Amino acid sequence: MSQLDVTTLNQKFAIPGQLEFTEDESGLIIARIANKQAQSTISLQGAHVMTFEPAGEKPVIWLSPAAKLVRGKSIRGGVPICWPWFGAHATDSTFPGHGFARTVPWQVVASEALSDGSTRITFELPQSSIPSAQLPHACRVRNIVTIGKEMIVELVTENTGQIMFEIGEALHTYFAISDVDKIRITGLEGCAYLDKVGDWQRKTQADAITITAEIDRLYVDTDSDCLIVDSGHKRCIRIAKRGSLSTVVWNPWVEKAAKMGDFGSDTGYRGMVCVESANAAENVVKVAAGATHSLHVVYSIEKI
Ligand code: TA6
Repeated sequence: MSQLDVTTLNQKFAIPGQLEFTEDESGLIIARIANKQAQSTISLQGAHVMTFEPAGEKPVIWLSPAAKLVRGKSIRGGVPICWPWFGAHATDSTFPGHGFARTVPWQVVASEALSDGSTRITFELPQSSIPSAQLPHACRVRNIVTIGKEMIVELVTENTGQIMFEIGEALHTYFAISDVDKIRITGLEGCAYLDKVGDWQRKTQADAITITAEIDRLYVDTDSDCLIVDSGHKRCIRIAKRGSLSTVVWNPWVEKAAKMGDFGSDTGYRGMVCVESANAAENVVKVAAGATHSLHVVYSIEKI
């Protein structure tokens, strides 16, 4: 399945007044959604939601001001898809961190104007984009994005082969916040987590999470909603997930953000936090032959 060009994509999948495709100066193709309820941009590379802004609301998703669209490189911000593993590969350090899905071309296979006024677009990872050395299994992978008052992202993995395979995954979502010292994250109280900043020690979350330094925690065995309570923006962002038993909370803080070099200004890290709906560590997913696994997340805003 070769990559469709922007003209063909618009002929096949554009929705007048809601969805069109454009080519960025990097040569990468962007899906641009603008309906009565929200606006969003999605790179076909990685089926990577870059922006989501409900009508009359501040942006919900953070995209680094220094984010660049470069073929084969991940984009800093948005909703990167970590698949078919999360973090470093279990056995081969030459394989890309967080898997290959976010840096390879995906295809558009469907678009739909829904009756509630939202717009749905379905991306599929073509077999030609899957490096067989990194995933020697037959599968069909789709990312289904619905843009309306809420954003719904559903990552669907179908095992079309004859043997079970295991995947790690995450919707590595970056959220736009007023300031890191004006938020707290609820929903993970009492949960066990692996603390990457603390040499992966296993700990338990007592209360709501507040952030005053680098934080990089993989919470396990939790299917709870999370809320980012933002007193600065007088809103909560609700992250309501299904098919996910891990949640990652990450903010690089000043030194790591500076080292990464693509957070924009040296205070760029203050305007974002990642709350990632995942399946990682002991929560990796076994997909039986012929079975389908879905990681489904609804992102919504609540005023406070
Ligand atoms: O999800 C948190 C994390 O694993 C951090 O440890 C950091 O590596 C972050 O992802 C960003 O990774 P990236 O490969 O996108 O720079």
